[in-house]
Amino acid sequence: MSTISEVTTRVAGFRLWPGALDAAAQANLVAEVFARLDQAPLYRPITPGGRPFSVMMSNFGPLGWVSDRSGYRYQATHPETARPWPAIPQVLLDLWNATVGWPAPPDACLVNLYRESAKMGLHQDKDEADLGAPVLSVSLGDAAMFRIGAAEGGRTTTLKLESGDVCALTGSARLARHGIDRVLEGSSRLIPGGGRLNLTLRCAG
Ligand SMILES: O=C(O)CCC(=O)C(=O)O
Repeated sequence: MSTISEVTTRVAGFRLWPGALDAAAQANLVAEVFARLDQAPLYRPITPGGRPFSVMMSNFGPLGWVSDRSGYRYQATHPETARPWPAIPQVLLDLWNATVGWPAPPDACLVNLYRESAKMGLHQDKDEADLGAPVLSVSLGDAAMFRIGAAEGGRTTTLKLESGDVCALTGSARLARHGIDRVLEGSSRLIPGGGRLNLTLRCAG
């Protein structure tokens, strides 16, 4: 049977758990994330073409996703400090088990911080070694308009992701096109300094 999120988006394999994290869990997770960001500071990557991302990024876990003039890839160290990324918070590993239930744990957690007019264009996640493993995404702070469409092309659907929502690209949605059109600035006070935090868990290596 199809889930509501599969019906509304017409993307089979797209799963959404609205309000998966309650207010206390969100606040605890934000505190854990910001403590780790002291060790692995947010930075602004550039595209292979040299354009700065509007989103600030960091990573947790053995591998981190990076973008620079050489292209997109995963690497074990922060591009600016050359230090290993901090560990993925246990609560995210527990969430992975409770939602997608994939037998292997994720080895990469991309941290995206959207402030002011930051957004993310429509794209596919294709840099991982195992494209069969799901991608799990956690939204914290300001609400955002998330766009998603099937991998093959065609129409896309926009839905609002609120703080505490968790969604996943599984099965035939693994290569779905997706992005963030807009963040509803000031809709939450959860993130120190404002904005939206997205944590994306993947099996990269
Ligand atoms: O911020 C989001 O919800 C999406 C992030 C994303 O698509 C990505 O990091 O590839």
